[in-house]
Amino acid sequence: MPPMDVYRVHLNSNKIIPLALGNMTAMVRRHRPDLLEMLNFNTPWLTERQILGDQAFLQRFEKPSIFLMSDYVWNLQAHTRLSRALKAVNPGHVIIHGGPAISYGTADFLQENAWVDFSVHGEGEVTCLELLTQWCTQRDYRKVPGLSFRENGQVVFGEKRERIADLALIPSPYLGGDLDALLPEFYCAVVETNRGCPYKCAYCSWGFYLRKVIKHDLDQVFAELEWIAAHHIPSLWIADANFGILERDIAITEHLCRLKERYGFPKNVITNFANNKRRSMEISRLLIGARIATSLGVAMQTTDETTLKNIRRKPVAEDYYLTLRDEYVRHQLPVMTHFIIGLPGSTYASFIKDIEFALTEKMYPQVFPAIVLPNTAMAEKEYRQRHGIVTEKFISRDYDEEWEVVVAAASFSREEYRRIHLYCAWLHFAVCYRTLKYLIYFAAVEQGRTQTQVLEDLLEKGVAETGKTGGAVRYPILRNIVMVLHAKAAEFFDQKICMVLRRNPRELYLAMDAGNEWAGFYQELAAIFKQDFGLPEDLLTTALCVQKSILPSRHHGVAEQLLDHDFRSYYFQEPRAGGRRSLRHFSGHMSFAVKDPKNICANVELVETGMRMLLNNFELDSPLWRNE
Ligand code: B12
Ligand code: SF4
Repeated sequence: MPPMDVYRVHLNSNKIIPLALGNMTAMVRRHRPDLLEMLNFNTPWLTERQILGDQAFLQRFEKPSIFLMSDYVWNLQAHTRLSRALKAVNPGHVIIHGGPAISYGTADFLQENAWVDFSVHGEGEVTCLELLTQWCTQRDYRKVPGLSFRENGQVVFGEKRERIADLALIPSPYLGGDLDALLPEFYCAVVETNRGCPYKCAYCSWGFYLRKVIKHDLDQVFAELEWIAAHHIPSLWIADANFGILERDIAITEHLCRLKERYGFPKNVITNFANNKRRSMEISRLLIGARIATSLGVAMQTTDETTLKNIRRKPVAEDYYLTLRDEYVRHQLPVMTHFIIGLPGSTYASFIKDIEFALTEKMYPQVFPAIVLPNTAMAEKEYRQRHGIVTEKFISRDYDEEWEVVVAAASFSREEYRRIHLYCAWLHFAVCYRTLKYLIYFAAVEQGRTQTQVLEDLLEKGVAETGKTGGAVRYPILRNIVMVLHAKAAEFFDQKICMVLRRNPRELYLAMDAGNEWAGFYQELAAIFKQDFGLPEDLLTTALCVQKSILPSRHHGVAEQLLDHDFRSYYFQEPRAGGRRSLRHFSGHMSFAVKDPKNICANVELVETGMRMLLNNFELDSPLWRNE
């Protein structure tokens, strides 16, 4: 009998290596090469979402085959639709679903999806190997822990699978050539150096299931990294929950830096740092020195004590993030603070406090809506009841998936959540897209207010304008901005469409740039700052000049200007007891040269929607920002 084709499925719009499926393949090659006489893995990977609607393509799978579906929040619905369609093409197909989107503790997925033959719960490498072995041999699936299967029309939820104690069992799919077919297109490799997380955040599945941190073999990690560098893969995602939790992570980083020097790759490394100041600092310094750190993401989630307690998360120590932040800011690399909105315990006021904290510390807020994921404490009935969590099903626009989004809790109403959303969109437009970044800093310092108050004031002015018509409208551009952001927020709430929050301001920015609206926009701002905020004209002239010139736009060129104040020292000044000093204290000419080394002005619409790319690129090179 010819071997049965095995297809690996990970539909994803991001071209990021689907490591889990690579591992499953490598396990068979290493531990049961005999199965390769019955199983053919030399098949194309299924990674393009478009195949879902392509009936002609699906009809090609007429021969009974095995499908390994790797399910995450970004593809669960798509995978479920796909496996159903495939089973309809040939009921002889064997459909296997696994991944973090499948519940670890119940067989619900199999109960709900009659066409699925097997679901794998939790860590998959050994379970999948044993399942394929059974399929090729005795077909006694009761012998396979961590598996749900069908028997005499009934769903059987198998025994619990223990964690893999020795990860050396898992060979590298990179080194074994199992991922070669993806290489030309996939720009980001994923490497695990250890697996597990000792913490137990309520919204995350790791703390619920993978507590113990287990190491991968160091020599294998080194060899994998070398393979990735030698194959010129530009980006690397270190998948560890807390990189830097182990002393050896420094050696791993040193190795990466040597590889960068030798091969010029990877150009960019992304990871979650452990809450260990010394090691995270050392790793950061090494990566920055080798020019492979492009940004820092601090997983703050919130600074609110009640919320942190509710989500069972330890606060990130001030000393830790400030030290790290300083290192990145010194090298003019963006620092992002991740926040989750909609967590139990949070309010509009606590959200504003979080944002103020990020802005004061010169970190960019990156905001995510709270989604209830399977295998988390937040998904449990008792937890939801205790915190009055209300969720609704939303369509995720970016992934065409259905997500359970938290829309209210005991601490905040739907209305409050809606207000947070609008503010969030405005914040992204003003700060992440840099349209008001320096102006709000300026207004806050000069008026002794917080930056969030300035932002709130401006937003309120825009909201007030939306109620006016005809000649009563004083700020038509601001009015339009607020109307667009309002409409987007309404899309979220009324049509239940969940989207990456930074995307809406992007469309707005591009539309404004296409219409060359910047001069008019800053004229309106100048009027508000002068007339309503009472800011002195000479200082405002400097702040406006800085603000306007750093903005990427196809309508203005780069130039060198002479400012009447040293805006750089003003912007980077340390706060004193009485607050930051006025720009007036920084009189004296300053040459302010703006450059566009990446030619962003001519290509604004091409700027990536990804947060890191956005933050790195969406401000022109100047004494305030490096963009080379
Ligand atoms: C890299 C990564 C990404 C990449 C994409 C990865 C890719 N290949 O396409 C990017 C950056 C795009 C990403 C984005 C997001 N991510 Co992410 N990401 C990860 C990360 C760090 C690594 C994933 C990985 O490859 N791990 C290594 C593999 C080997 O392990 P694994 O994925 O756990 O798979 C094991 C099992 O699940 C199972 N398995 C998996 N597939 C299959 C298939 C079969 C057939 C079988 C049998 C078994 C099986 O076996 C594997 C080995 O034991 C994980 C955290 C982590 N360390 O795992 C989060 C994680 C996957 N992400 C998560 C989330 C929530 C997100 C976001 C929604 C975050 C957000 N708030 O926006 C976004 C997605 C959408 C968005 N809004 O942008 C969650 C997913 C939870 C879930 N239920 O799906 C995770 C688990 C983080 C967490 N701790 O909660 N992410
Ligand atoms: S959110 Fe991060 S720190 Fe918290 S349990 Fe998950 S992986 Fe661990």
